[in-house]
Amino acid sequence: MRIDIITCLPDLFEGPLTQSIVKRSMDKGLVELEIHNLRDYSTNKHQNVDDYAFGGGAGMVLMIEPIDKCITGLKEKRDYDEVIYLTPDGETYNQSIANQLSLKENFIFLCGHYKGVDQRVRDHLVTKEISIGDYVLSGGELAAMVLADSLIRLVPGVLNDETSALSDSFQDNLLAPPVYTRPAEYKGWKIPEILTSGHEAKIEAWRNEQALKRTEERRPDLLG
Ligand code: 6GU
Repeated sequence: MRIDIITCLPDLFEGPLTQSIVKRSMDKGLVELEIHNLRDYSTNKHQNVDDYAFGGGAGMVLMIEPIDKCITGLKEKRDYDEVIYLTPDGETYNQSIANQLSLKENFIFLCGHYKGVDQRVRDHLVTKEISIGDYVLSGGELAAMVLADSLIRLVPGVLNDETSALSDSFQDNLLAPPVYTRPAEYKGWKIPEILTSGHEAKIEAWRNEQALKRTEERRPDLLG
């Protein structure tokens, strides 16, 4: 999987995506991730990437020219399966979309800012628009990181058996069951006895029951 992220705030990506699972996936050569500073594609001497909205109104709009220059340059090197614009008015992201997207190879993520991007970018360059929930962020950068993390962990070979994505919450539209580790008793708080019984089938049945119970209590909407 390859993800190219276009942003006017490249520094925000220093750190978060260079840790843990994401870092390991890049070290293993399973994932390539490159951050592109939109300012590097500016066409004027002040390195501007935004301008006032035609027709007036508050807020700046990201211009089409630097975005097109950046995307066109990337497309000369490889084909892209999706150009995803991160925006609060996009399709609300969920595990089902993550699963579908994870089967694709090459992505461009475009991070919105200010009052958004020139509509012609969305009409002619973007193939998919995604929001990560019904609240407003200052820009698409955090959303791009959420998307990158959720897709990278689904790339075959990134997770080992123990961290397998198959047992994640939401993967069967069920929340994950409770988990415990040593000590078996702490301050008188005991773990469920079944977990130390050694009876695999019963433990599996207990976990399924707990997952269902938790989903019914917290997210009945997932059960349809
Ligand atoms: Cl993708 N961008 C911004 N700016 N805010 C959001 C979002 C995206 N998703 C939820 N809120």
